[in-house]
Amino acid sequence: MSTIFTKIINREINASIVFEDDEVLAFNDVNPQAPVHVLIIPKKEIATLNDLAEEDAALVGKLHLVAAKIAREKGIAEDGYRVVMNCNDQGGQSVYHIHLHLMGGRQMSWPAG
Ligand code: D5M
Repeated sequence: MSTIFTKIINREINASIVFEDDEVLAFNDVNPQAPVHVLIIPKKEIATLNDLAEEDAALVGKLHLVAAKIAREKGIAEDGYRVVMNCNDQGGQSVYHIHLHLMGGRQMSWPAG
């Protein structure tokens, strides 16, 4: 089932886009939890981490490569940052189209809440 992120991919609603290619889109989180908070998503609709197939392995790897590239561009690579993907209700997932959160620009705490 499509989510609001498909509407962003299709430019049906606005987002602050920071990276795009044929497979991946990245945009600023509308409710940032850190000075840098970017969501990196595949254009392919995959609801949760549980729904990944073997054929998606390279695509998920690419999400991480894009995250690292954006971190470098935003100047947070050296100090450090966090990438996280929430899965289902107890994992804190609210949009059912997989997305990697890239957060940085402040000290992260651990364990995550
Ligand atoms: O994270 C879902 C994230 O998606 C959450 O941090 C807010 C963000 N979000 C929701 N709608 C939008 C729009 N329209 N633009 C940008 N960011 C958005 P989760 O891990 O599923 O809880």
